[in-house]
Amino acid sequence: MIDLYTWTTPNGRKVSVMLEECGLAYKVHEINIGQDEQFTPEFLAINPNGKIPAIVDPQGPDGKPIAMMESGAILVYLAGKTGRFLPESARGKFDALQWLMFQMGGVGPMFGQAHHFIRSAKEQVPYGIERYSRETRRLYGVLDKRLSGEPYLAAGEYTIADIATYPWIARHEWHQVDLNDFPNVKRWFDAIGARPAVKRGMDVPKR
Ligand SMILES: N[C@@H](CCC(=O)N[C@@H](CS)C(=O)NCC(=O)O)C(=O)O
Repeated sequence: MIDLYTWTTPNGRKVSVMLEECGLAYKVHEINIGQDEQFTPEFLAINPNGKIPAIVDPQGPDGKPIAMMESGAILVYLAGKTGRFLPESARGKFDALQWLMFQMGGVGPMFGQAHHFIRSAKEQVPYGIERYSRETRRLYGVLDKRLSGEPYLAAGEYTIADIATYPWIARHEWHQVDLNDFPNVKRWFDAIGARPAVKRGMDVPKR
């Protein structure tokens, strides 16, 4: 049984979706980041960076327990453990990894900053709103172009790149993007959202 430390956010839900897709048994530990539970000594011993998600797999690669932080690394780990959602061919694997990195280095941090300036900043900072909203729309444009000729983000198949990206697109209302402006993203989003494992994973932790 894998221990999943998570909260109601896109980065957390990447991992619950992956666990559901892989059919792995897991136990949810809620880390309420609104109440600073990510900074307890117990949690910092699992993720020294003090952020969700994290997992502890009692059956690591060498048979010993392993703790993992960083959602992208956790997805690669679970793909390696199960042989699912990361293509075997070198070309397919590197394609999936580059779109995973695009999510980790672009979509997640930039959408996150847009959410901060649009929804949470203690003062209205037009420069911040404009900067991150513009970059968010630019990234949607990149995704839309990619998905104009492809069913999924990488390798012609559903991979961890899609699993990493979907929960961030699910927050499109937070960053004030109308999916109708990006029809290929919308088609992809609707197809992935219809997957039963995605529905279950997006409901973790239950709220
Ligand atoms: N790059 C990290 C980012 C993790 C992250 O930013 N987690 C947020 C929630 S989505 C968090 O724990 N925030 C609490 C904090 O920053 O104190 C990952 O992908 O796992």
